[in-house]
Amino acid sequence: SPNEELRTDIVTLTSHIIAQQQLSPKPATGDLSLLLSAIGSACKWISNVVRKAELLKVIGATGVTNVQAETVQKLDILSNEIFINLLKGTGRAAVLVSEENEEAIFIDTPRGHYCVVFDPLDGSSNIDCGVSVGTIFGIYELRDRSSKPSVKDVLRPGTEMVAAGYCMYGSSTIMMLTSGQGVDGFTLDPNTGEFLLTHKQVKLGKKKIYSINEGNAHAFDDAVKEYLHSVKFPPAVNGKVPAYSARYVGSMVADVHRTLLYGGIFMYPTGKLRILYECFPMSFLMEQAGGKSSTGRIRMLDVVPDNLHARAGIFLGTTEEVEKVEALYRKMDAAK
Ligand code: P6P
Repeated sequence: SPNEELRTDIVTLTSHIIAQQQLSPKPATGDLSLLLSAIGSACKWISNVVRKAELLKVIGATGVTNVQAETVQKLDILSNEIFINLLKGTGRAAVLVSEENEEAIFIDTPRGHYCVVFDPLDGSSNIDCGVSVGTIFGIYELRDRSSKPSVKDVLRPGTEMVAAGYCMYGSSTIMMLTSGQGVDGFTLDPNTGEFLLTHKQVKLGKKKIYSINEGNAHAFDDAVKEYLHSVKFPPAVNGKVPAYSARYVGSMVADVHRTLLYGGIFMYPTGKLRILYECFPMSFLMEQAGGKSSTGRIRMLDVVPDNLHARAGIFLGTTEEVEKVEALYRKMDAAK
């Protein structure tokens, strides 16, 4: 409408990345900025493909009606190829580790100085029923630019990551990103193809929510069982019972995104989630947003994975809740 103020102070992902580069503690070459921009482009492509997924089965990738659904490549394979090709194209990556590839990918010419670990389409088993899915990524700098890159450049604690984030393909396409100076969120504007800054310096909300797959309760240890009991039957405080809500999507990006914005605790105690490209990036984001992330016994980011696809139990979210779980683990271990 004519009287609607046209915003001119919009911040795009690209302009934000460049602004963050100016803040970086050591003189920045712009390589990380280029890498993050390429990740943004890859997520736009993946968003495009994911949103057409159902239609692709009918109209096919070429727009020609096809009756066999098998011509539609599996979305996670396609997402993986998009991610690898766009990152290779920057000439700034030396090592790529993908949930879809058993071995690390080493890029020799041109060789960049960064290692990117990623799950190109996490939760893809949920796509057929329309549940939000996402891309998760984390970035390390090579430990030593003069020596030949190896898996030792990525089998490192999460504390050594220089950037991490995810892109969620939900009701809208939202990227949450940190490079150590807080968490900022960008929403994809489908009209311009730009990621626009919509969530500045995100801090965890304060809602009492617990998120876990109770179908695994038979395998939970006593600390988890005791924690769950305490949130289901919370003791009254000043005569009021602080009721918790249960929320579980079953897609990590969706469950973590809700936890980041609303607060609460997300738990996967039985070691299904992968350390490098699921637990570390989400833990980096949680800490930057004022939350916490733990294995139950130690800070998740202090873990050193012993192989590329190593898994860990994880508890992340509101500091108060995560610390309750850690106290219960200490009590359980002391009683042994
Ligand atoms: P479950 C999706 O398959 C995934 O890897 C994560 O995105 C999600 O948090 C978890 O597994 C869900 O596992 O056992 O509850 O279905």
